[in-house]
Amino acid sequence: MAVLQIATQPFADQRPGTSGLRKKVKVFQQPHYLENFVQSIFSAIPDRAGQTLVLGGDGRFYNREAIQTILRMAAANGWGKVIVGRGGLFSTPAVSTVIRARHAHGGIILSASHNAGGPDHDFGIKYNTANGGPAPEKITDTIWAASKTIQGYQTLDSADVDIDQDGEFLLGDMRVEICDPVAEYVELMARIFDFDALRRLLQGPFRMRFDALHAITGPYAHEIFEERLGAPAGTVVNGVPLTDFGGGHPDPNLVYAKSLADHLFAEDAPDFGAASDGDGDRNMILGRQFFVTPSDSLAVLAAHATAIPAYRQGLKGIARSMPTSQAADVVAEALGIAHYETPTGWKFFGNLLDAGKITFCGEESFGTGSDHIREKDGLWAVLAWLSVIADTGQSVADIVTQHWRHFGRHYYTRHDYEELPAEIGEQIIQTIIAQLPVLPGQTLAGRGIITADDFTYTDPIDGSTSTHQGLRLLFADGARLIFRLSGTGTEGATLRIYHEYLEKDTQRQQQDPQRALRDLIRLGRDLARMESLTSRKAPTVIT
Ligand code: G16
Repeated sequence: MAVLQIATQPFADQRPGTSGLRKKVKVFQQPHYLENFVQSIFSAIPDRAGQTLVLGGDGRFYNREAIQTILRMAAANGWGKVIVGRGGLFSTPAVSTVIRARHAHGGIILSASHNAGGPDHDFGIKYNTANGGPAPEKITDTIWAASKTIQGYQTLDSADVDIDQDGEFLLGDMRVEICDPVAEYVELMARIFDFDALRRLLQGPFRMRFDALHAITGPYAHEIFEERLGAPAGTVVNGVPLTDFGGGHPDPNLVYAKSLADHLFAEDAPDFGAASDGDGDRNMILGRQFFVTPSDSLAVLAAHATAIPAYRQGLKGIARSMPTSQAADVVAEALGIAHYETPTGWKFFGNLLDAGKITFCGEESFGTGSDHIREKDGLWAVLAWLSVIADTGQSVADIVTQHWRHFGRHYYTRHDYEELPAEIGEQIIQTIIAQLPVLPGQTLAGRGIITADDFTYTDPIDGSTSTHQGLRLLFADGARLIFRLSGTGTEGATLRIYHEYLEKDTQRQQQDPQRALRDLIRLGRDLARMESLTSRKAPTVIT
């Protein structure tokens, strides 16, 4: 089969965001657009010859076409082997699992995560390195640089291959293995958790619902909960991956997973509910009439980690992203272990995990995970919660309220203003930056401000520095108000405002967070001049 050299020209908008390149499907469908970015990835991996690549996606619209394009280009670019999930499917945690288990050189994941799918919605592509984690900034910067100067790409003159049957074949000189996307991941879960204890829980009176939102976790959840753990058929709902996620938004939060939330807040609600996102790395945890914030989820799991066989020896340390509440720090201090604060983006946990500094990490954006892989892992978080429930014999609500009584409650809420005009988003950030120098020393929202800055992170392992990672107001009582622009949207700008304070008084731990945080919420809107710069009276999404 002949290798074709195709001439092309750079696209100016191929800068990877928080997690790879995300664009409208129609942008990816332009001639050469996908190919340019894939060639830019390959150019950033000069030692790829003869190496193994893992390839799969969340099944969204354009997934299958992209798989064929990438296979041809991988063969023409000297890769030795590509492992593809059957049907072109792999969850993000499964790709991380397979990269590590098979000692692959890297992986390509096709997903726009929690963004909607279909011909008029989003597609995405991200590269993971040999540790199984998202490429660090030095690699994504190299990819971006290559995309700005690209003149041509290499592909193979070959027909589409069959990606729906397990087996191995040659494409040019490259081996292609089509494998079960579920099996290796499920085996890893069975090694981490006590499946016998979970089987006893799920076969008893305990009732749960897992909503896969018609995204990638359906087949994984069926296998784990219904086949291996014996939960009744129907425990997993919306379990068939669809190219448009059934028209929904595969984002596990109270707004986009509303039907699950309604089910868990109904009269005859089950004991436990959970959902995951498009590519399976996020999770939302619900108890009966109870929502667990992702920040609390990380803290509670850390406090109960020794209930899970793989973590019986205790945790080495815990990391959280900067906007995530400080609840996990309090647990780490109580356990006498280190805690770290990184910028938003799972890639920043990679060095800490590889160096053995941390065992658990998590983000307010519905991401929780451990050192078992190098991605956040939605189903891992669900199994971890089920393990804590099995161990304590308590309800989700009792586990969390008891945690608050012991460690204090970090009231927390994030307000998102989605799809603002890009220039307005930037104007809001500049408006706040202009106020930073005069804020320390002032008393606002009834609290003294001690620090107001633009967060810079220095990686403790490799010393690399990441600037402009979010604007922070730190108050004397430990409260925080944080502003940043999302790095994952595809339409205009999304402003995120994060609010937090610690309530140690057990008599005051049962308030509605929107009420408990109302002064900080008002201050955030005022500092951002929301009324005058936008016509928005309220956030698009509150989590
Ligand atoms: C990605 C990253 C996460 C990050 C999240 C939100 O998640 O992997 O680390 O917290 O985006 O980022 P932003 O606030 O910039 O939109 P996912 O699930 O979209 O891959």
